[in-house]
Amino acid sequence: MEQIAERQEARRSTSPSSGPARMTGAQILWEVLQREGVEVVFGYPGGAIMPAYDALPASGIHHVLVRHEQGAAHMADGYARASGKVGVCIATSGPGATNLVTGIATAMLDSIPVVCVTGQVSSSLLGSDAFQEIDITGITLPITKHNYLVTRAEDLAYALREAFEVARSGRPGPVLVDITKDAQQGTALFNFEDATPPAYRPHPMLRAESAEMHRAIELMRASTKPVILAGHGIIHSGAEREVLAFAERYQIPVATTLLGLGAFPASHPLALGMMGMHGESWVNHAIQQADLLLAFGMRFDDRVTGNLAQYAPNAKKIHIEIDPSEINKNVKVDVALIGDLKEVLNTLEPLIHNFNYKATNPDASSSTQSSESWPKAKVGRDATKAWLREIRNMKGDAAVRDIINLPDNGHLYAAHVINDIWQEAKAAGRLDKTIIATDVGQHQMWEAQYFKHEDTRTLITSGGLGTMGFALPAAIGAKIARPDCDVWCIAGDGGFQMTAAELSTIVQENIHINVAVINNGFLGMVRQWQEAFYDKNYACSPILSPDFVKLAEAHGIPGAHVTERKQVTPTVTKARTAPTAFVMNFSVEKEDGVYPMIAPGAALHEMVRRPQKDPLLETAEDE
Ligand SMILES: Cc1cc2nc3c(=O)[nH]c(=O)nc-3n(C[C@H](O)[C@H](O)[C@H](O)COP(=O)(O)OP(=O)(O)OC[C@H]3O[C@@H](n4cnc5c(N)ncnc54)[C@H](O)[C@@H]3O)c2cc1C
Ligand SMILES: Cc1ncc(C[n+]2csc(CCOP(=O)(O)OP(=O)(O)O)c2C)c(N)n1
Ligand SMILES: [Mg+2]
Repeated sequence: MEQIAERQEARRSTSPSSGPARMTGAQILWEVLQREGVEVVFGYPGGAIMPAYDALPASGIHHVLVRHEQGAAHMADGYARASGKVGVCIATSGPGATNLVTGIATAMLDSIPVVCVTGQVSSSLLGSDAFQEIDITGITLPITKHNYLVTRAEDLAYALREAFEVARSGRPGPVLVDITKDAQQGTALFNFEDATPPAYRPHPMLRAESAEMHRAIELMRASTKPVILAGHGIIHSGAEREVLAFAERYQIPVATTLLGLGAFPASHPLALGMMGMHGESWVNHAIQQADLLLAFGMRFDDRVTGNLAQYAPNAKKIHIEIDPSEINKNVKVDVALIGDLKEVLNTLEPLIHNFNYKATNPDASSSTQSSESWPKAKVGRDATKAWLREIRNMKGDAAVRDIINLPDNGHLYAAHVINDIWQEAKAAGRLDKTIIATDVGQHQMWEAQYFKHEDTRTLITSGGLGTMGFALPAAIGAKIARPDCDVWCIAGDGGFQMTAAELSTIVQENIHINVAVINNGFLGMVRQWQEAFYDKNYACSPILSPDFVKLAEAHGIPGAHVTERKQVTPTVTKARTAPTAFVMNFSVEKEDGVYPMIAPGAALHEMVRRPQKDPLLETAEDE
């Protein structure tokens, strides 16, 4: 990446500094991208995008040639999740564009800022079913935050600049820019500044003296059993420090969504762990017993709430959320504070401070509220102490999750593998520099349970769409965004086979990531549901795989098979310290299950626990 920065610097010094210059649409494309700070794009060429590719080498932007356009979209997504910047992918018209669709939808459902550039047939051919013509703006309308069809070179700069602004502002999301071939080939006068879009403000500024703020503080003051629901919005907002300070100041325990993992340090005494369908039992019980939920940048997904009618029945709810359409969508809330989480907390904090001051000094006068409206009791009183104790009792001895202490019973569980990868990162002092990209399925849930994420942007996983095949390309994007980090791809034997072709991209780009395939011979999550709800009818869930180590070797990547628990630690160490990528095939217990589990339609507290006969313990409080 240093080389890319140097190339860009050299280019910057020779490129027109200001004033309009006549350029082709293709040149304008790369010029805008470069000035938007893009260093790398992920893509695959073809007829309708060839003018753009022709102009690419002169731009100084690095292009990663993928093996399938789905991989390009996931790499751009992984890049964005790991860096916080906008990821960019590029493809040709027709099949190139449609191959992006799953990746775009994945980014949409998790609010990831990605700009997708596609080539389109020439404007004179639009609507004629020309070769490789497909209405990609029509197809992606419901899965993009916004999209554009650009048919003239002179419209390109503005469309692209606005695409970046829309992708990264407010609630982030993917934006697609479809550019006809003649728009790439035609010329226009280009001036970057003239193409500046108006600043995008998705919501009015929240006022400090608003009734909502006042009501939120009243609810906090009245609460003795509060829980913060920490979501992905914390990471989008960059509000990790504010949330930590808030939780500590008012002594409020923090439950985390799958996509919020890492936003709050797992080892913090107030950290409860993951909530929801496969969350920890004490977390779900705490939510069900809470008298106040403070939802910070999370959208009450059905995987999080269980049966809505029975969700947190005793709790008042405060929702801090940037997207007004999320308010009262799934869970009816008592107070909605619309805005960027960091801004809202920074506005709320001095008000609470003032309230607390007034509560301690009833005679003090207020600058913003009449003295009658001030509460008599403080927020964050000693009352939460009893609540924290109660939760600690529900939790029992959490150390049993540290399964490394359990005797080896001859079985290799996925949990062992995940635990050892975590231990390896911890022992190397690199937890803050270890990024895990997971695929979708049982291994994804075990990762969430057994890898304790201490730092933000260290877990990259497809939560909303649940896209199998995501892990390997997302890990590649993450490693390119954060070359200083150890990046692990943890995938199931099913999902890995969906995008394994990107192993070749790893080699061509000389990327060092560690690939752990959790091989249970099954589409494990489907098998678990068949076991629980379909009378063990394992229809089409056993899956055959190639020898993954030989597959890696065919690409020139070393690898290892692991069948016994004692081999896990040395193999994981070998992979982390290897000079190249490394692929591990972990042959794990075939019919293991993820527990706890909430059955569809069940309430959050009605968790199915790990069966007693299993040699693996679930939690200390198993009866
Ligand atoms: C097999 C499987 C099992 C799963 N099981 C679980 C489970 O047990 N538990 C679980 O938690 N999840 C689970 N999930 C994931 C789940 O489907 C959702 O993806 C996840 O719960 C969403 O988390 P979130 O609401 O924090 O993030 P998102 O869906 O990304 O929502 C983030 C919210 O934050 C808002 N926001 C964005 N930026 C800001 C900002 N600057 N300020 C304020 N708000 C902002 C957004 O508008 C949005 O409403 C599972 C997924 C799979 C595939
Ligand atoms: C593209 C796609 N197709 C189908 C599914 C449905 N699905 C969810 S989990 C799963 C099984 C995953 O199997 P594997 O990759 O082996 O992981 P495991 O559950 O065994 O850990 C399937 C088929 C999906 N999420 N994504
Ligand atoms: Mg599997």
